[in-house]
Amino acid sequence: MKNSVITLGQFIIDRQEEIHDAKGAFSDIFRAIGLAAKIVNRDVRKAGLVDILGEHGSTNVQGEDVKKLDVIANTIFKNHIEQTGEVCAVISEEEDDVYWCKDSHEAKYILCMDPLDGSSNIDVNASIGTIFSLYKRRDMNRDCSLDDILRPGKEIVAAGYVIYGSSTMLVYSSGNGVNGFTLDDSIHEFCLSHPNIKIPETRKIFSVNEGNLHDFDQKIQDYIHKCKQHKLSARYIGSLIADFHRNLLKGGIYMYPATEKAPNGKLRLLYECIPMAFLIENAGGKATDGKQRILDIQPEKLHQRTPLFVGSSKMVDEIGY
Ligand code: AHM
Ligand code: MG
Repeated sequence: MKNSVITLGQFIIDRQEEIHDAKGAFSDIFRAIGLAAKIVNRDVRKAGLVDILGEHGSTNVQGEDVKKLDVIANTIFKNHIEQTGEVCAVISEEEDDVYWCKDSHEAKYILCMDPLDGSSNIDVNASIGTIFSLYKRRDMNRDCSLDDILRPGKEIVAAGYVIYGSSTMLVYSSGNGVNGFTLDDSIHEFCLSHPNIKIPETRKIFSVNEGNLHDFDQKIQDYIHKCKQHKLSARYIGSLIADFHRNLLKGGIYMYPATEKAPNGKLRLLYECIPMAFLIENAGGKATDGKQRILDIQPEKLHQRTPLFVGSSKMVDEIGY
């Protein structure tokens, strides 16, 4: 029927049969993510009023401490996820260690997240985002441990991001295509707006912090030179979700290679690179660290970093392994 909308909640319920053993747990987790995203969205929209509400670290007019938005986003997502009772552990960019959820012995899932990536862009009103992925516990007969968490990305069951941009979108995949939902402010619902997203194979855009060019391997420098020879468009906001989202829809490559300052790259494997790699592969693209597929890397530490090359398959192939 024309003029009818499919909400994120309805979409997940319709699809969860496809996810082995997920049943209600999946819709509970996504309901929590969707709600937390709406709350963070409201706070992000208020961020420009910081002069009125008070600087971070200061006391506002009501006499309350003003917290940084990424700390607030972390608490909002963590609390809503914990309340579902379906997640036993949360790994977050904002937490040094694993956060073990209370009363979660029966919980089957593990959530990795960057609650507010690119938060240095808040002050200049550029798009920022939340990134997340879900692992399923290996064995319910023993307590959840690091062994259930430090696993290659090919074992995740779902991943997605929320982009707080000129509109707010939630994009996710549970391994069967990538779908995008735009927040309709008038009905406070994420509505299916970008079904079955496929990244174009063609070369259009390259995204990299060229200020670091002379730090990159010769192979990467040569590739960037080639992009320019072919007159590709250079686009780099410095906010992973914003750069990734644009390239996903238009075709292109995002690169964060190793540099002198960051010999293992800057981006974090578990909650930045793996979710993006899972999404791009489900959209027909590729993601590597320059040597191997991101989803094949065995993580050794929670906050491990890796170089990242992600985007249209032919472009990522040109970087080679
Ligand atoms: P953050 O997790 O501290 O926000 O850093 C990650 C961000 C990404 O969003 C972005 O792609 C990258 O850092 C930009 O880094 P640079 O400013 O070095 O180009
Ligand atoms: Mg980050």
